[in-house]
Amino acid sequence: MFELPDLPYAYSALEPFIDEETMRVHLNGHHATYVKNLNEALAGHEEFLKMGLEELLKSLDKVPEEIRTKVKNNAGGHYHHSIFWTMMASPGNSKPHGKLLETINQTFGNLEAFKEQFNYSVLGVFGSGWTWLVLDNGKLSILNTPNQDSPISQGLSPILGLDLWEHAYYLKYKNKRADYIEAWWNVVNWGEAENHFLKSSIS
Ligand code: MN3
Repeated sequence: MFELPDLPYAYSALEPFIDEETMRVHLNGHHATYVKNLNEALAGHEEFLKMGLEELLKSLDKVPEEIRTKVKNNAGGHYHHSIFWTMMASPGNSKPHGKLLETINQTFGNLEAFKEQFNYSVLGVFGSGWTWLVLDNGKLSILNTPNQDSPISQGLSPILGLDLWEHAYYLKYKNKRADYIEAWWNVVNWGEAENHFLKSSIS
C-alpha cells in the first residue's frame, strides 16, 4: 500500500510565500486523495503495489488497460507531490550552489536566465499541469507536463518541479498565477534539487 508522507517541515514553514491553509488542504485533501485512489485502483494487483512509485511510473504499459489511466494520474499525483514537498524549504535557507549551479550556468547562461526560461515555460501550461527542470540524458532541460503525467514515464529525472494546478495557489493568489510563481522561487530547496541532480547524474 502507498502512504501519505509527512511534510518535512511545519504547515506554516513556507509563509508568507505559500500559506499554511494551502499547505494543509494540498497535503491532506489533494495529495491524500491521490494516495487513496492509487491504492483503490491497484487493489488485488500485488505486483504493482510492491513496486516503488518510480518503477510503477516507468511500467505503465504493463498496467492492465482498464486501470491504467487511474494509475497514471494517481501514481503521478502521489509521486509529484511527494517530491514537491521536499523541493521546498523555509525562505532564506537555501541558495543554488555546487555542481547543479555550475551546470545551470553552463546550460542557461546564468541563474537569472534559467529562472526566466522556467517562468516562460510556465506560461505554456494551459489548465492543470507542472513545469519541471529535468535531467534528460545528462543534460538539463525545462519541460511542461499536463495533469499528472510524469517526466519519469518519459525516462527523465526531475530536479525541480512546480505544481501549477489551481489548488496549489488559489486560496492565496486567486487568479494571479504569476505572483505565485515569483513567490515560489523564495522557497525552493536548492539543496534537495542538488541531491536529485547528483543522484540522477550518476545513475
Ligand atoms: Mn497539487
